[in-house]
Amino acid sequence: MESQIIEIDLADWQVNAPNQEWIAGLEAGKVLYFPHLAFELLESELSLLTPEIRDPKKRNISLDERGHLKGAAAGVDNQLALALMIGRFREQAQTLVYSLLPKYRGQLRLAPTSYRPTQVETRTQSWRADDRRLHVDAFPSRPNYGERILRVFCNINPDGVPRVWRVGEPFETVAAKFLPRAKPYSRWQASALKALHVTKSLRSEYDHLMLQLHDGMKGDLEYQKNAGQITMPFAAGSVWVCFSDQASHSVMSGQYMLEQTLHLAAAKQYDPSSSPLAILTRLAGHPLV
Ligand code: AKG
Repeated sequence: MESQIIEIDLADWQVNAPNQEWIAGLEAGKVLYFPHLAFELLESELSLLTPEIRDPKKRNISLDERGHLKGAAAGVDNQLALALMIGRFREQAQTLVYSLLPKYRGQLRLAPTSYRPTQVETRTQSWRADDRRLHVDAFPSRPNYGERILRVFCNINPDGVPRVWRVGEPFETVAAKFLPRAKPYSRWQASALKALHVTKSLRSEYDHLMLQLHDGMKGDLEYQKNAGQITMPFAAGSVWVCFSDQASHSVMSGQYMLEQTLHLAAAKQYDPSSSPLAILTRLAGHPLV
């Protein structure tokens, strides 16, 4: 299998010369890995690196678009420090993305920024929510009609512990395997899910198929074991970027990560024909949104 990782030896969040090979690789579903791009923690922020800082009822700590912090169990001082740390990462993640991908400027919609202080190995989840299984991202309650999910991840582990992912095979290979097994789309069922507020808007055929891929992959233990994949330790003090709706991935171990999600209309990509929407539409043979 061709490598799904492109290693980029830069140590600055501002990329000076955008590189076509990196852009094409990212849009083909590869992971851009910056092993020497570190997020500098302030001395005073080291105390924020503890799992107890998260509200145990919440999965992550997040800073929303309006600057509101959610999911923290900390007192006022720590809440402020968390918001500043996560906000600084948000700025740097945007600097990286806009300098790496200048065509996306003005086209990206910022989603909340998350801080994940929990040790991956200790999380208990249902199979469907278990990100230790290879998957492409698709969300049951939030249909996105093919809008892209671009993510910047940063391992801030203070003890040098890597965040270990598995990275799977290209999207088209995944789709060719799981589309034939997908349940057919039902417009009637999509309307019912919306009426019951299970989904925030009408689930499109695209969203249905992406969920079928997500669930198909996670539910197939044989596939989890035997699919083309590599184990990828993302070092402490490193950053990686991918379209997580396209790159097959899972997280096996690690602790303390910052993550920024940005959304992009597939039509605004350098090459819209490489998007999951274009690939699934081609494979299905009819419009999906
Ligand atoms: C996801 O957010 O889709 C993941 O698979 C989790 C990645 C991680 O926590 O490292």
